Amino acid sequence: MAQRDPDCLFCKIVAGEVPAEIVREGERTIAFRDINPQAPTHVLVIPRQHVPDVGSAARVGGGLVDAIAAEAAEVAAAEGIGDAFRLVFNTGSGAGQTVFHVHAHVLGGRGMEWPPG
Ligand code: D5M
Repeated sequence: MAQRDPDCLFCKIVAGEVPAEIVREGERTIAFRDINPQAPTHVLVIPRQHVPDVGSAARVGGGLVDAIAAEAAEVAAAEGIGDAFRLVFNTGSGAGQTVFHVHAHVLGGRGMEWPPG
């Protein structure tokens, strides 16, 4: 199983080659603050393994999406927003995905509107 894409920004964060404000590190995932926060709390949860998007992560199996979601909930609790947060997987450039290493946006600390933009 390929673990890393040498051209991937988030793989470089996993490897410590690009700095990030890491808030939690686990065996399978890391969580770091988004460089362009859209809410008072805006943390990205990514797998250490390179997988381009959430559908691919589901197909990899082994509970990878579960691990990301569970870690996202832990991040939200640790950030004090466990009772009200939004979890977003932008999937595909048309939906706003710009980094093709799956990541869950954990957003909270302000009111959230629906539908999203
Ligand atoms: O989300 C990709 C997100 O990644 C976007 O919100 C900015 C964030 N980003 C990009 N580069 C960095 C670095 N170096 N550190 C932290 N956060 C970063 P998407 O859903 O693909 O649009």
